[in-house]
Amino acid sequence: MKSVQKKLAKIGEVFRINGKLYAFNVLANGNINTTYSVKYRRFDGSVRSYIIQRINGYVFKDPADIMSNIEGVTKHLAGKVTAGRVALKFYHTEDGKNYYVDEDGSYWRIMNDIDSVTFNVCSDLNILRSAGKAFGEFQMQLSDYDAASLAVTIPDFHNTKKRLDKFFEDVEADPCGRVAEVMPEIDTIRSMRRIAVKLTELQESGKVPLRVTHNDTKINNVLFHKKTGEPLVVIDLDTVMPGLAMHDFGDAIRFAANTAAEDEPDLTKVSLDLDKFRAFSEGFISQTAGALTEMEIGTMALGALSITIELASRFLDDYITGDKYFKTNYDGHNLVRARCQLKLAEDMWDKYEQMEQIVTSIAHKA
Ligand code: GN1
Ligand code: MG
Repeated sequence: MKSVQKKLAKIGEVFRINGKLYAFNVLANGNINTTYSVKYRRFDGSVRSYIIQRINGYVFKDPADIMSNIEGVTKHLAGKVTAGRVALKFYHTEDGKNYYVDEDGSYWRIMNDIDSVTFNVCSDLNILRSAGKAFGEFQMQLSDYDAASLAVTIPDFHNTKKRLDKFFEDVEADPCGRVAEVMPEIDTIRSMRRIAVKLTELQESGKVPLRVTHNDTKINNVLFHKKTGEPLVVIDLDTVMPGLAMHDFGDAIRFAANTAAEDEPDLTKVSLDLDKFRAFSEGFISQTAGALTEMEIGTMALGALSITIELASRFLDDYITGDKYFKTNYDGHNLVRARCQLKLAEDMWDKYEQMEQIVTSIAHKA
C-alpha cells in the first residue's frame, strides 16, 4: 500500500501537481485500466483530488496514440462546453506530454477529479434520459472533428464479424481446455451469428456512415451532478474512433437498459427493460435525430442486439483463452458475464420489433 502511494506521488510530481499526496483509493468501475482517486493537500492548506490512471498496455498496444487522440478531442470539446457542463482536463508533464512512461514501460496520466455521481445500475428514467442526451450531445459535438486525424486505438473494435471469426477460431484451438464446458453458449452465439454481423455488413457496403463515436458508452462513463442529476461530462475517451452511431446507442442500451448488472449470475433477473430503453432513446435521439439517416434510425435496435452478442463473444472468448483481457473478480467471471449478455440478447430478440417501433416513433416526433 505504501509503495503504491509512493508510486502515485512520483507520478504526481512528474505532472507537477501542487502539494502533497496524502490519500488514495482504487476505483473499481473499469474493466481495463487501473484507476486511482488521489487526494492532495496543497501548500496553502487546501485539499484537491485528481484521477490517476495506468493505461492497460495489454489492451492498448500504443498508448501514446490514445493520448494524442485525447489531446485533440478534449481540446475540441473544451471549446464547446455549455452552461452546466464541465470539461475534462488532462495534466501535462514539463515537456508538454499528457502522459508519462515509467521505468517499467507503463503509461500514466492524470486528470481533474470532477465532483459528481455515476451509476452502474440505474432505474431512474430521468437519469437514463439524461445519459442518452449526454452521449447524443457528445456525438454531435464531435461531428465536425476530423476523423482522419484520429489514430485507431484498437483496430476493428466493433467489427462484429471479425470478433466472431476470432471467437470461433479460439473455440477451435481451445487453448485452456474450457470449450467442452461452454458448448451451449457457443451454440447460442453460432445461432445468432447472422443477425449479429448484419450491421458490419451494412457498414462494409457503405449503407451506414462512419462517424466519430465514443465506442464505450456504458452509463458509468457519464458523470452526473450530485444534486440536479444533470449530466456534466462524458469520460473514458480511450476508444474515440470512427465508428457507428448505432454502436454508441446500442452499447449504452446493453448496459443501462438491462434489468440487472452486466455480470448478474442469476439469469432470471436479466432482461431488457423497455421503459429504460425508451428513456435512453428519447435523450439520445433528441440530440442526434437531425443528423441521423433513416437507415441509422432503422438500425438502432440492431445496434443494441449486435453489440450485446459481440460482448457475449468477447467475454466468452476471454474465458476460453485464459482471462487475459478483462479484469475479473473471481474464477469464471467472464463466463458469468457472457451468459448474462446472451440472456439479454435473447430477450432483445424477443422485443426486437418493439425496440424498432420505439426508436422510430421518437425520431419521427423529434
Ligand atoms: C471495457 O474498461 P471499461 O469498463 O471502460 C471494454 C468495453 C466493454 C466493457 C464491458 C477498451 O470497458 O469495450 O464494453 O469493458 N473496453 C475496452 O464492461 O475493451
Ligand atoms: Mg472504457
